[in-house]
Amino acid sequence: MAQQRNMRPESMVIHGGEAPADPHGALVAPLYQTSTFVFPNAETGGQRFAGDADGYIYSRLGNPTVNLLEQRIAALEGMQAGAATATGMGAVAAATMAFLRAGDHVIASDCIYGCSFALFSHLFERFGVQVSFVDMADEAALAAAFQANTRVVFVETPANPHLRIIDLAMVGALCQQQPDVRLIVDNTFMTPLLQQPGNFGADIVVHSATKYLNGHGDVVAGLITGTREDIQLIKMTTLKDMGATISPHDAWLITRGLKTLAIRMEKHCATAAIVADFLKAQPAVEKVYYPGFKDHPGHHLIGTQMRNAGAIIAFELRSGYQAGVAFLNGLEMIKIAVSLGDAESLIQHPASMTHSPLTPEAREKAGISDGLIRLSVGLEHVDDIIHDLSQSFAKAQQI
Ligand code: 7XF
Repeated sequence: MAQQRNMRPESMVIHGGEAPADPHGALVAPLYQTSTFVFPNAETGGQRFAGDADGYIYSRLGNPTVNLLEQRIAALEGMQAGAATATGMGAVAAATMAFLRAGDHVIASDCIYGCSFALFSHLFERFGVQVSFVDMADEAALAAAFQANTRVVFVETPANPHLRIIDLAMVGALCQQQPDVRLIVDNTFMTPLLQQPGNFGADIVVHSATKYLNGHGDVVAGLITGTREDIQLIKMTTLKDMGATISPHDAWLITRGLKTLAIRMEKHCATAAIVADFLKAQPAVEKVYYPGFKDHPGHHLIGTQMRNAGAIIAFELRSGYQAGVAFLNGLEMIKIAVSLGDAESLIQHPASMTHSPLTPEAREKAGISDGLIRLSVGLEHVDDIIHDLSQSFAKAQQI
């Protein structure tokens, strides 16, 4: 493992973590598609349950295929340990709820993925947890939001859907002044190859592995990384007892997808930079949100917090929602679909799709207009992506 810590991320996506020993010497770590594990005798079974003997028990509690993925993501994030979950929301819920009880307070960024917002604003309230949604670009507002009972600070950066960037070092420093607060960062849009929130004070990093980490649009899953103690706590409470653990087959697919993460991210990002320039030059486009632009408010953090601007672009059309509908419907190669980070370029309308769980007021506060469109730039040739966007702009103009 010490040797692995020195590996470059491009190698770690392939070799990170310890693959389970295989008697046949298979190159690819085997898929342990099993619900349960046979104990050599009754005493060992009891000892494993008591934590007095190593060894697997049951796949909700641990599985070698899952364990390899957990080690690999932990190595990539530079964290001590990892936990894999059935969905990204499973990761967000298990990671936050492990540290909360009735009477506690959460500070969340006011622009986060719709279902994270729904979990915090609707469900937490029912269990007596109070949540303040704060514009975390505003340091004074964040500093003022802390209460004696604040236990979790939750940040998504770049934010879904319009790439608002939050200064993690600033948030991390404020959290460190508070006793007993966990800073939890959703790193889905960047992946550990472009941003490692642990370097800026994040205690826990969560992912929707459905996106870039798997990268092939065929799995829904999540990942959590943190200290050994915190991950053990999550595994033994919110994961074990609420049960959003990943299937071994999905873990195996993500471990396969991860091997190409470095080259995929490079390509995604390079294509996105060209597509962002193209969109900016379109007369029909009012505004483009892309951190790679020098006038983006988070641009100065590229090179320190982030290694690249990423490959999600949001934009507003001058003529609003109706023009947006015509533009989306006119696309031929780019698919109208939620999710992101796949080989296919995907386009969607946040106000009616990913961020529909937010109230109109919450969307307005978060800066998500009805005319906003989000594009996940895929791995197709840039000429084909631009050709498709161009022909749809031309068609939409005629309406
Ligand atoms: O449970 P999921 O694997 O879908 O992950 C939830 C999730 C958590 N964090 C972020 C930053 C996310 O973007 C997501 C899922 N977002 C998809 C999207 O924005 O397209 C969900 C489609 S409704």
